[in-house]
Amino acid sequence: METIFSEQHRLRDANTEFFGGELIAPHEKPSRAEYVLDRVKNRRLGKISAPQDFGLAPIHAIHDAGFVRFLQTIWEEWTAEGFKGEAMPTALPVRRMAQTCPNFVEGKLGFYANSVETSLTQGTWQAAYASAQVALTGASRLQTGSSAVFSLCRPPGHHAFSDSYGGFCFLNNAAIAAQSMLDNGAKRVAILDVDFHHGNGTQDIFYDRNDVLFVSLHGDPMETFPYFLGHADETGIGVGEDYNLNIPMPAGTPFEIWREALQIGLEKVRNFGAEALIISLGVDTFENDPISFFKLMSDDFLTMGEDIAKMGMPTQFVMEGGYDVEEIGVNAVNVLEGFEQITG
Ligand code: Q9C
Ligand code: ZN
Repeated sequence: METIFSEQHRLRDANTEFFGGELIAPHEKPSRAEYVLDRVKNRRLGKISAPQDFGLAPIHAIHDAGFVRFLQTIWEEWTAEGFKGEAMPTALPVRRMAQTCPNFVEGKLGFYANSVETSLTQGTWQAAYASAQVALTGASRLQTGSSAVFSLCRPPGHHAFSDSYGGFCFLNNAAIAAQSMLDNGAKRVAILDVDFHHGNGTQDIFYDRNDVLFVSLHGDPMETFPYFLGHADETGIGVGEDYNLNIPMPAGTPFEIWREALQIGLEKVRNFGAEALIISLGVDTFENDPISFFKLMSDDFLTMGEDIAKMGMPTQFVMEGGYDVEEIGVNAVNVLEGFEQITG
């Protein structure tokens, strides 16, 4: 399987993540992608290619123009104010507050944030842009005859909404890839999100649509991030009704149980009849992940890949989370190797 990878991911290298009332070294750091790339090389998974540049148009097909502009300019605006730290909001528009974007930079941050652990820094936009291009290049590969591709995206994307960032995500790579497939002739695309966290951004982007099915297996949002979306009764709206499936699971869920949820999700995908399957591939379901509570073991990721391969669909794997950095390469590439054990 071919891997698409951009060195530009290193430009996302924040000093801080807001965690437990402290500013700590970020969980989402450059070494994550390096460990995955090393494992791809060591296992001889296949060739590694730089992304093509598809420009801003396919990003604007998913994201609000004001939001994109904000990501492009925020660091300059923030430093121009003389602030010493990385850019983060202090006030957020919640219940009964006006949904108007303020003029001052700190207000803009609150307007465009959906969570506040993720600081904005120099280079974040450039890395997020490159990550989206990695996803777009993978999508293009599927539409020019590849049966499987690995988009080694970093930073991740599934917590980015059309008009907000958060959860270490800025641009929704999987959503951008899905939309580009539709805009290049596909009629239906399915996104299966196996990251530990609910793919709140992806769900919201496609919630009122029936051309993209979204299925997510994740920690129960009553107990974990992103808290405010991902419940089982969220099934879609309007023509999108029944095109969204959430399977939240409790703390301690082992692979045996998780795999039953996977079968339900895959059955939903099968009945949908999509031309392509995008996997939002987070491996933070791993037992030793520092911020998650499922109990998958490294070998389970092989089985996961096998189960996905049995769908027999053109498949794009898009990298999302996974924070046990030492094992992220083994776990992510195990999914891909399991997949190839079935497809050859
Ligand atoms: N106490 C992804 O996996 N903070 N994002 C969790 C834990 C945010 C995860 C706080 C986690 C975001 C792409
Ligand atoms: Zn995650």
